[in-house]
Amino acid sequence: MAQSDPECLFCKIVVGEVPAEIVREGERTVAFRDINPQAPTHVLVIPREHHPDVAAAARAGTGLVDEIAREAQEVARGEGIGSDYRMVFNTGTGAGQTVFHVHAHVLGGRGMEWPPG
Ligand code: DGP
Repeated sequence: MAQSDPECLFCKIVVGEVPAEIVREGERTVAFRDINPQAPTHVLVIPREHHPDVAAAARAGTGLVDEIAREAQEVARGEGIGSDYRMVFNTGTGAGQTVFHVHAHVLGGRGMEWPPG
């Protein structure tokens, strides 16, 4: 039985209670466009089940983080940016995480600088 948090914004997107522009759906994941895009491609890949951050998803030990990474690659292919993309998991408020349902940002379609801001 998948975990869900009725108060979580991204859990609400998973069940369609909050609308989002979905670009890809998998058995365990959903990918949708970020509401505030930072690049021509800016898609969030999330698991259907609720985990607050990537560390918690990894601790679940079910291969979910691998699956998110694979879906990110498929999103990039679908967006026509091949294997040139940045995948970011902001983890913790100090690192800029604002939604506490694990999500990979998939960013691409423009040059990327390092270090990030
Ligand atoms: P982070 O700061 O890493 O927790 O990223 C959260 C992202 O979620 C941020 O880039 C904006 C995006 N976001 C917040 N609310 C919504 C929403 O209601 N719909 C969509 N599509 N994206 C959202």
